[in-house]
Amino acid sequence: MATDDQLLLARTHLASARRVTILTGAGISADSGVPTFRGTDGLWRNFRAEDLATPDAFERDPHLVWEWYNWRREILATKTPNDAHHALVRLEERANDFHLITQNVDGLHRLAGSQNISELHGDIWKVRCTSCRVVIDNRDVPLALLPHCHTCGGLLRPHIVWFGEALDEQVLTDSVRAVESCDVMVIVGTSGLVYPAAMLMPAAQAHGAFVIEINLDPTPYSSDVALSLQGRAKDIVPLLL
Ligand code: BJW
Ligand code: ZN
Repeated sequence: MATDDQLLLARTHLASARRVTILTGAGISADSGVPTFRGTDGLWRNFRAEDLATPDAFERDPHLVWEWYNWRREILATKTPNDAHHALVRLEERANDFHLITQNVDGLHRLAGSQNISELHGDIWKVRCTSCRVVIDNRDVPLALLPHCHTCGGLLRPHIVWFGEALDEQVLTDSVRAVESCDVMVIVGTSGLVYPAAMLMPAAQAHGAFVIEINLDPTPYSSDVALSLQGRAKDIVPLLL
């Protein structure tokens, strides 16, 4: 658990920072009851990632992939932001310059009220046409299988970045700029295993940022960051205010 001294140090750095950049992962939504990807209760546990979250998997068996996403949309539709999501909204309100980068596709940061967000891996509440590429909001739960585009009749897919796919260039550029220009970076609930998100922490550090990590367990970052705060996101993030 984070000590009072550690929390004081974190608050002091945040209070004097001109620019604050946050990177979140599945751990922040775990406190809302959303399963994480890895670990004992991870989403991958009963499925092989390469069976579901790749373009090849979708080509091979779009029905199976859509079933998995439908299942996740059903879970997410019942979830709401927790104290950590809300605390980040308050942090943004009082910061001079604030950028929230999330790997999560669940939309909970937006629901909480965060404004300046880069969604690195897309949005589960959007679908994209594999033919005409149109992207549309879709909150249907369940979604008809297989869903087709109203414009051109093409097969729709989740608007999500799968393994082996490039991230949106603008979103990645904005994120790199945000980490390279911040005074303080706070990383919440990510295993730090997936690239290119995993290179954002070293990029911030290389540009002189004070990096704070909040995680239930140690990660590859823990020994390198300036401050590693161990605990649940919903307990620790509000204490940064
Ligand atoms: C708590 C908590 C609580 C729990 N409080 N904490 C370089 C080296 C090696 C490999 C690569 C590389 N560059 C690229 C790759 C390949 C690949 C990759 O990184 N593979 C690794 C697995 C090795 N990357 C890619 O393929 C990326 N694309 C790419 O690089 O393209 C290049 C290209 C360029 C040009 C043309 C074409 C291609 C794309 C990556 C997309 C990742 N997408 C996923 C799945 C999306 C599907 C979906 O959501 O439906 O995104 S993977 C999955 O992992 C998901 C997550 O956003 C992402 C990160 O996971 P996260 O958030 O860290 O979750 P967990 O579960 O891993 O960790 C949770 C953490 O929370 C844990 O630490 C817990 O302890 C903690 N925790 N409860 C606080 N209450
Ligand atoms: Zn279309």
